[in-house]
Amino acid sequence: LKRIVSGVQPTGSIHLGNYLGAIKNWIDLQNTYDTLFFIVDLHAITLPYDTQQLSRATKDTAAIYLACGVETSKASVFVQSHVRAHVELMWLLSSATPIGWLNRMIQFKEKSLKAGDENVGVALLTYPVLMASDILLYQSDFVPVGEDQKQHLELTRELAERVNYLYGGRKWKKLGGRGGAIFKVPEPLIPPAGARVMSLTDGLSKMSKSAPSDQSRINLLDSKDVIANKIKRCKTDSFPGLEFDNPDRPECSNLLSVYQLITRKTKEEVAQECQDMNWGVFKPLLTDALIDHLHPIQVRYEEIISDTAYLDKVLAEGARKAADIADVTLNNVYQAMGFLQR
Ligand code: AQP
Repeated sequence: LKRIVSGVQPTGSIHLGNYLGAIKNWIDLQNTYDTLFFIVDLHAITLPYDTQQLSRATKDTAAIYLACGVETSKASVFVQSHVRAHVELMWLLSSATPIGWLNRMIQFKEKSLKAGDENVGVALLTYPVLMASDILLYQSDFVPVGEDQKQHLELTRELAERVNYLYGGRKWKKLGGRGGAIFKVPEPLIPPAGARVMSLTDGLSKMSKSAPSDQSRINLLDSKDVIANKIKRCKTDSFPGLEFDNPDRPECSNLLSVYQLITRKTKEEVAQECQDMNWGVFKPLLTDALIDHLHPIQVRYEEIISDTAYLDKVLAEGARKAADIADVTLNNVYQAMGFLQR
């Protein structure tokens, strides 16, 4: 089976964007691929964070994965920091990463510009090396990536090729990349169209955990009333009817896409169903669809999060399975780089 790795950062409450853009797709992927889904806690500390919240958010995120339908019989679910090889490989990869590659990362430029050099930790710069380590450790074939992560995956691919070239021996290069390689060079798996969910208060920015206003997102654990209220107050427009892909109506296109993804209808079906509707008719329809879809997830989440022993067992087992794969890669890298064997 081809292998896929993916994860979400425990940086806040998981929202509809994380769900529709990532977690919901995993449920299908786990049936056809060897999958590892982890909670990316080491990445969650690259910007200032609340130490009181990190472990709770990590557990919550794990419980949400399971509540959404990730099955431990098919996928390994684990916490990134529980598999020590991630950080160890990152150090080894750092030595092979030109600093210019990292300086060019758009996300680093944007985030560091916002916060200012004195407030930005080195980890924000080296974050893509840890991401490369997350992927390469497992010899992943594919990595699901949204638009904003494409550049980081490209860096992972280049880094894999560079390490293969520097330490994988001439044989690897002569063979044109086949055989003898230390790392598999992963391919991006582009998620289904329309999977970029935008903010409820601005159809041009993506829905995000770190946006200051909670009104801008639907959290997976929002109550019925909160969902109804957020949809009632979300930004709309005063054009007649509802339509996809009108550049003057980003909010309209976004809300129709959410409705489409949540109801598993086709774009054409939704376009036809909603073309003559006004917001007063569509908003309750969307609210009900969201509540119906999220309710069973919320019920399962409550069961899982209250069974601490079960969750701990799942995460321990997941970490053990992940470490079995990761340690083989890590040891190969140490060996290829000339370290004395333990
Ligand atoms: N709005 C979105 N639409 C579709 N997919 C999204 N993802 C995030 N936001 C949307 C996908 O969720 C996965 C995990 O994301 P992450 O936790 O690594 O961080 P992120 O992409 O930076 O997500 P957030 O929620 O916006 O977090 P903050 O605010 O902390 O930066 C990824 O697969 C991502 O594509």
